[in-house]
Amino acid sequence: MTEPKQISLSIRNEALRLGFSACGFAKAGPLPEDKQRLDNWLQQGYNGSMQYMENHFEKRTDPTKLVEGARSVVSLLLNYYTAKRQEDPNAPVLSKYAYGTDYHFVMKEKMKSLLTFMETHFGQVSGRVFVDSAPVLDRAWARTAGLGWIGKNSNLINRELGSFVFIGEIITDLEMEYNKVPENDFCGACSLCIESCPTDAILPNRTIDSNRCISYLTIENREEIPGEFKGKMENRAFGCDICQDVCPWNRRAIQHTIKEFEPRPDMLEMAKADWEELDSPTFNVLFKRSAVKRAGFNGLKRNVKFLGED
Ligand code: B12
Ligand code: SF4
Ligand code: SF4
Repeated sequence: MTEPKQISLSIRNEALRLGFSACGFAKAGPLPEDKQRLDNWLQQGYNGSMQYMENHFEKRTDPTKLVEGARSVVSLLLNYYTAKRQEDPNAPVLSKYAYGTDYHFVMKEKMKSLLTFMETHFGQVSGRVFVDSAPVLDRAWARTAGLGWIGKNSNLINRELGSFVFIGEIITDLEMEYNKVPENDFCGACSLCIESCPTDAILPNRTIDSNRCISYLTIENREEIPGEFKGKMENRAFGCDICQDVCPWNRRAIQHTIKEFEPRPDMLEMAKADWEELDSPTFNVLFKRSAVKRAGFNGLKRNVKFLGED
């Protein structure tokens, strides 16, 4: 039988070989403090119309209720930072995370390879892979696994990588050596993200009111964008990176090396007028397998139109 310490070491090495940027381990079980925070967030209605966030509350706050026999959570980070930018300074801005292939596909494929590695090397292993879409508290697990702290903008920040990282997990019945102490909080007296948020969506206690967050308004929200946000969107057409762009911990962010995340050059070249005239066939070519599909053609058109009325 391989020792838990050796298992963790091998999994981390393989994760890095597969292209993940960081890998940490936590004992699967309830997260009472996070449960309380999620409950407060939902009670206040900060989930807006994202009703799916109210589903599976018990499973979301305890992975042993989600995956039978779960003993460990392997938390994985994937850097998506790029210095590339859209060329026209007046073009509606797309968030960096949506430049290339949808991260759900990219993360899942890598995590499945890691799970296969675990099955091959450690015998009878059962496990499931998760990224974003399932009832799992991705940030809370990454923090518990020692991969970073929760910044005032509510993003998980890793000291080496910054916060432009996706988070995924493998929840498994394999025993491992776990992270013991969560990372310190390195926000200190800084409050740049709070001051820079154009819609005042960042509340005290590292909480986001989705109803006010441009990311929510342009992606998850299915209604018209409320008029009170006219002139406040800072030209964001899909998602928003402002509270991360200003964060000092992202100043040394390094270029990702994932070819699937590379932006299409023709998308970066699009001028303001091209966005305004975008038709459905061109949308389908430009955003095939892209996270932008979440808003859909009509959602993106709505957002661009709203910006044009600013
Ligand atoms: C719903 C959701 C949103 C909503 C609400 C965001 C929010 N802050 O809650 C909206 C649509 C606004 C959104 C926006 C974005 N999102 Co989003 N989103 C999610 C989703 C599906 C659930 C998050 C959730 O549970 N929210 C409820 C609150 C209560 O939970 P939480 O923010 O995760 O916070 C938990 C912990 O961080 C902890 N915590 C909170 N405060 C404190 C304070 C202290 C002191 C401590 C110790 C802990 C702690 O407790 C909370 C409960 O466990 C996750 C995927 C997932 N399954 O987790 C992605 C996820 C959080 N999003 C992600 C991303 C990339 C974004 C955007 C950057 C996209 C963009 N560019 O537009 C923005 C960032 C906006 C922001 N500042 O948060 C990444 C974050 C990666 C990271 N480094 O943190 C995730 C993890 C997806 C992924 N798998 O990579 N998102
Ligand atoms: S993503 Fe944009 S709107 Fe949302 S909290 Fe950050 S700065 Fe504010
Ligand atoms: S901008 Fe400052 S306060 Fe906000 S997350 Fe970064 S370090 Fe923390």
